Amino acid sequence: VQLVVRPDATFRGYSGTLAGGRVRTGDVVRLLPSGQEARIASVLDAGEPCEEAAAPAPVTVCLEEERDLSRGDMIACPAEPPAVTGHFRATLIWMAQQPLRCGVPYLLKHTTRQVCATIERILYRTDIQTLERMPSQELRLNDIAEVEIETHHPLYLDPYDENRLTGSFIVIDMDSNLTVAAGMARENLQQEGAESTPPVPFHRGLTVWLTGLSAAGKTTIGTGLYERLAARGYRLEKLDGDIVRKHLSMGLGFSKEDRDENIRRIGFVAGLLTRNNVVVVVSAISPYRAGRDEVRQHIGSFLEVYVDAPLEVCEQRDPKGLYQRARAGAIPVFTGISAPYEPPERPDVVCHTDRETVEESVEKVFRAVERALREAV
Ligand code: ADX
Repeated sequence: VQLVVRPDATFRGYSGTLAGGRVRTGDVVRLLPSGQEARIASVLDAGEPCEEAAAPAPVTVCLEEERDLSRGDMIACPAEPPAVTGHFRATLIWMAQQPLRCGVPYLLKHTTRQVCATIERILYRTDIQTLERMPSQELRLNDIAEVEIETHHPLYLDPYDENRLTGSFIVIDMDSNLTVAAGMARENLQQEGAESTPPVPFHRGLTVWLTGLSAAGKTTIGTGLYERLAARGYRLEKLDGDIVRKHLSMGLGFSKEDRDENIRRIGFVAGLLTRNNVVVVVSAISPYRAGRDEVRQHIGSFLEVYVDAPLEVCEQRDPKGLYQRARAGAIPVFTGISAPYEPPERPDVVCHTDRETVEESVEKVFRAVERALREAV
């Protein structure tokens, strides 16, 4: 069975031209894209009930259970399902005056579906006289070539040699709406289980350590950075001072000893993650230079980001009211007021959060992270 469905309200079933094999009452079929299986309750050949029908009959298939299939979905044989793929090799017959442009989106029409697709590259052109394979950078009218295609949505594709209907397609120019090529699918190039988007290449681990005064913007930049990296698919974790102090460092205060211990613990966890190829975003005041340097040495793959804002600006922001309480003497040891902050001497990145937007700061750190990861491989 290879049936591209068109829901049929009259028969409460799915109609289409059978593109291959046969359908029989009682057969189990696979439904694409869900991959679910279902049993056929009845078959109609040209509207007449029958026990079985063979390709290329115009059939209607009713399933035993109510299933949600829409136009362009497929009912397939479970033993020989088509490839569900967004990356495949195909033969193209170029039929347009204007040459093929690689990497530019075209419309690809396959069965009843139309998807956006790019021809990634020309593998070779076949000389029609000699059948010789020629390297080629472009295709012109009547050229025949082997190409690699990426579609923006997966297709249910059979090799053309096995199924002429589900293995063929046409390519349409988006601007002119003209058919520019006819294609025959040859080989699925997508690994099983792989997403149709390209996988993130292997990356090393890295600790991105944001240091600075309370209210300087460490958590804000850290969160923005995390999201930016997540969108790229990196393996990620974050360790934020405020959160760490509720779990890993519960019970520790703000004496120099306790802060050193807090930083040592954060550094220890960040080191484990980094060793396992995770990008770790740390936001902690970490006021002592020696403590930060020690952590840097221990971890190795390390980026120090100085989130710099003048004390007056932090005090003005005072989102948690801590500066006010510190000035009033309610917090006896507070960083910047009654406890030191030792700025980094050679930070890898400096964010001046009093005169940069959050986006600018995040972008700056993001670029430094990508550079560091490239260099680490
Ligand atoms: S660190 O100095 O040990 O690196 P960490 O970043 O974990 O500090 O925690 C700082 C957070 O604790 C601040 O954002 C603030 O909300 C809170 N906090 C409470 N008391 C103090 C204090 N005395 N000094 C600094 N931060 C404090």
